[in-house]
Amino acid sequence: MSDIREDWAVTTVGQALNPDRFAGNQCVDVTDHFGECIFGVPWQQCVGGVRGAKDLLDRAPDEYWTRIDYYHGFIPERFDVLVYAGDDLNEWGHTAVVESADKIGINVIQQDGFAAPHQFVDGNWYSAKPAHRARLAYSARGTGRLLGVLRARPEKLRAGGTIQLQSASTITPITPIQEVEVSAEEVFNKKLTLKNGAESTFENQVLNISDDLSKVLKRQEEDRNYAQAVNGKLDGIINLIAALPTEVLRQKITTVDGRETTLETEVKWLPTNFQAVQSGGKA
Ligand SMILES: [Ca+2]
Repeated sequence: MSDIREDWAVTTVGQALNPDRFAGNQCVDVTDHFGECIFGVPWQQCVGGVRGAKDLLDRAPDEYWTRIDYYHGFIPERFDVLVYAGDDLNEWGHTAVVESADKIGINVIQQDGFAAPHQFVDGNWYSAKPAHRARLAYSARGTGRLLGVLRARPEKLRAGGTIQLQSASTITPITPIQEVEVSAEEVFNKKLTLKNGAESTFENQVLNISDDLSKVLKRQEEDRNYAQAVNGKLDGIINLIAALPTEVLRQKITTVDGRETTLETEVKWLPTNFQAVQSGGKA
């Protein structure tokens, strides 16, 4: 049976690893990705979230890893996960996956959160450099000293095969929107709760509105008839007044409340067609 870790090594270099979808391509992303691929569970489960790479030795669960603290003369094995302490240049520490090692240095697959090219994501500039090979010292400026390694428990390794997608298990599949056939009857019978809390159906509401509308239209028709009747009466009055001789129109009269006026003054409020009739009559 092939070793899933070998599959990981040959498929990973050159890929931008960012399973936490945060802060670009950090060194911890490599360890998270490595854990997901070789154990087949999300990195949150097999590695765990850390503030910085230096916390990985304490954070990574014993269920998946054997922790080996560095001691003088220790040489890591292929696929050990390195954990560095960091220093005054880099407070976060460093982590990488071992390809080979000797007593001088360690060849790794890593990402470098400080490396160019950079990308602006999550409100800051972070590395966009993909996973790459590098040679690290046991202690150096920038990484600090090697604190120890995490060695995968062989019984937890997945059988070799297709590499899992980054955090595939944490991605929610998009459910396509279903087109639903709805009959007119269903729509009309659908129960509605009105603003005032009353229960109704779409059909009832349509009928109510239709009823109200027919009342309004009926009232409008009545108003129109009434207006026609009023206009008819008005025309009668206008015609009557128009037929009066001018001296009658201008004769002084006293109203019931004692005011002196003339008929001509009193009918000035009448529509202009009366005035026209009057002047026409005079001409
Ligand atoms: Ca990341």
